Amino acid sequence: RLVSLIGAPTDVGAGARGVSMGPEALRVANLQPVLERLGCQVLDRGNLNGPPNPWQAPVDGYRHLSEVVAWNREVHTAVYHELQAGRLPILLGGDHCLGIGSISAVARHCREQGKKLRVLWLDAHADFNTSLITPSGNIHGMPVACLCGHGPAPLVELGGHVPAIQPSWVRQIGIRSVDEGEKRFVHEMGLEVFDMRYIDEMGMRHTMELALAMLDAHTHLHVSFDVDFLDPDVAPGVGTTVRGGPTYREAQLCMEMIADSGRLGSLDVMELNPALDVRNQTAEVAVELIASLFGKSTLMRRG
Ligand code: DIR
Ligand code: MN
Ligand code: MN
Ligand code: MN
Repeated sequence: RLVSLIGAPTDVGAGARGVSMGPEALRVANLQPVLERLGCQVLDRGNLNGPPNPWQAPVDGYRHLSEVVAWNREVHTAVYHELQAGRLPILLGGDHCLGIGSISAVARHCREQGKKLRVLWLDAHADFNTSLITPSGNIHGMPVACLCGHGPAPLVELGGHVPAIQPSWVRQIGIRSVDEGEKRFVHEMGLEVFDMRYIDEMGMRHTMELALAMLDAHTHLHVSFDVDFLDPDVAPGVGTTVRGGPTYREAQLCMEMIADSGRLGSLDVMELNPALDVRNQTAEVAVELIASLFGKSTLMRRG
């Protein structure tokens, strides 16, 4: 498998500084050699460039909108380029606002190739806020809404097709923190959310069977992995920890089942914050989980 690493070292969409160091922490945790040992041919494309974080208050419900747009344009172009070259892009964030650039590029690629797109959104948060309902103005809380057509024009129109994706293409997993207005909007738009209560009651296995149901040979599976998906006990290095997330083993099963689907076509690894981490432990856990996502398993498996 041909894989490209794309670093996007910015925290312009976040409410805490530090995820701009995420790409380097993942490299230090040996992401490239780990993927190579699993049989991938990996090109590290280095880091994208964009405006610095001006660290200003939100304006009209958005913090740093013009900087967020600039970074997402870079991400869109880079991810689209790798897909067109037949490579599997791994976006190393950076904050989750960059999912707009990444997934709009994947959606554009799928539209042109006549493929079906399915997005798995692994996160503690639904990231479905808009400027009218956001409690923070941080755009990393808005990417799913933007992709579904609800957001500022320059972000909503990034991929040239509005909306970039349909809510019905998305499965959210691990959710346990949704803001009041956001809750209503998620319900209104009919997003399919496997929240932590669902995972508690039904188990990760059943959850993933449903989340991965009805994929076929023409389906491109995009995984957008916000590291705060994981329980803070295993992943303290994120800006917005929320207790009660998947354990290490639950997360690993989630990744293993995605790998077994054979449909993984692109990946975002977002919101890793080395400034809040403990000796790079969270980056190491993320890399181990990415290994599972790329087919690492304990034994040879049949069928
Ligand atoms: C919160 C936090 N829902 C907000 N969001 C995220 O500010 O919109 N934290 N995504 O990682
Ligand atoms: Mn393709
Ligand atoms: Mn999150
Ligand atoms: Mn997120």
